[in-house]
Amino acid sequence: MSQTAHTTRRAHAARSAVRPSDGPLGAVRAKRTLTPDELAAYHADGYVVVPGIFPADELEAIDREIDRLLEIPGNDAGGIHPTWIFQVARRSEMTRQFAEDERLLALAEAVVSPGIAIHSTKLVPKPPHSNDVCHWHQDEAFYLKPDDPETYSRTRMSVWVPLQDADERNGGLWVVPGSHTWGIDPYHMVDTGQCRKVIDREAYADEHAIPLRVAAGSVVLFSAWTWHHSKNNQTDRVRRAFIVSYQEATVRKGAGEQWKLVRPAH
Ligand SMILES: O=C(O)CCC(=O)C(=O)O
Repeated sequence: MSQTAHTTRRAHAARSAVRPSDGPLGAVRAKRTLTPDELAAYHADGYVVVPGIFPADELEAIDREIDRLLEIPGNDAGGIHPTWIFQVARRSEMTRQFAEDERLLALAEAVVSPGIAIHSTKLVPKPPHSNDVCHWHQDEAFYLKPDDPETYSRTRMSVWVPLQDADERNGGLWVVPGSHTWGIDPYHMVDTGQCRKVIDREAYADEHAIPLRVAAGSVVLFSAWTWHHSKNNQTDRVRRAFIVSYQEATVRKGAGEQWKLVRPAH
């Protein structure tokens, strides 16, 4: 890798990553929108890490709720997605409230407009010592149906809320800064792992990727066009992420019955 690429990666890491050593949760703030710097970083890089949004006790309560939901037959997605929960916000009152939490909407509304609708929700786990890999992909390759203009969105994005500290040891998120500006890249299907619509330029992604070190309580916002993936979990503890994908309220289709208006377009 060139010196320039190294320098760029270091700069991105310094600007956006929140180290778990910053404190278990940082200073938990009330509902707030993105600062001008965070918004600029989101638009430049296609993602931003926002620290100190959720306190530990709330995350623990959601984590226990996920344990409870997984005991109910039919909630576990199974197949190639063991212990994933699709449509997680439709499974209980607590998970519904979390996907519509004012603290998440206040962050999302800085980039999603006009209005906000939920496209989809899911719980993505990395079990302890799992070799599960979520391949390099763009959510938009899954979300946009090219033959259906009603699925076209300008501002679609996700909030990625880790329920535990996440980094490269336990299957944290990796991203390629700036990739959200490159449109939908050619991709192919693979028959191993997860997130199987894999972008063709995997080697390029690996070379330009940075790991996000995200303390529990922080929230990652990333564009539906941003290249991202996650690797295996080498640790003894599960890593879970609660993911909500939002889009402007004028896009009236999402992933099946999950579409839900949460802020009207006015
Ligand atoms: O949380 C992860 O490991 C990544 C999940 C992901 O990218 C996805 O489900 O689209």
